[in-house]
Amino acid sequence: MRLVVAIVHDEDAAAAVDALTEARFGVTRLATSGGFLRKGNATLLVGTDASRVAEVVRRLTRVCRTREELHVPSAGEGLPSGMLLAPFEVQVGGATIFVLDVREVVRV
Ligand code: 2BA
Repeated sequence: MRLVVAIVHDEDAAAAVDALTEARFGVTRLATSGGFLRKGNATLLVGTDASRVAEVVRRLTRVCRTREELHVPSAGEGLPSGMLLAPFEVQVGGATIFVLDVREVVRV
């Protein structure tokens, strides 16, 4: 058994949940936010057999696209004082995916 933890863009989250549930994966969607951009994203938890992890990744790859985001740094971000806080483009990945071993699943 594996737990796939996938961090996806907010705008791709609904399509990602649909792409997984239509193939009968169990999915939990959490509202999260990235530490760098400090904007909302979504974290999907998918418990599945090890043999189906590749299918989860394939389905996420299909619906989660890479995009450029404009990041406007704020004064609280730890930059040296006096440094110009100029906006810059950041590439946000289609999905950041972690695959964890699951020792036990208990449903009560
Ligand atoms: P954020 O932390 O808001 O990061 C958004 C994007 O900003 C990242 O895209 C990356 O391109 C860039 N970025 C992040 N930290 C940076 C830094 N210190 N300097 C310059 N650029 C930086 P992704 O790598 O596609 O990550 C998208 C989201 O996935 C992240 O949002 C975060 O919520 C999550 N994530 C990424 N790597 C992670 C990790 N190792 N552990 C936990 N969550 C992670």
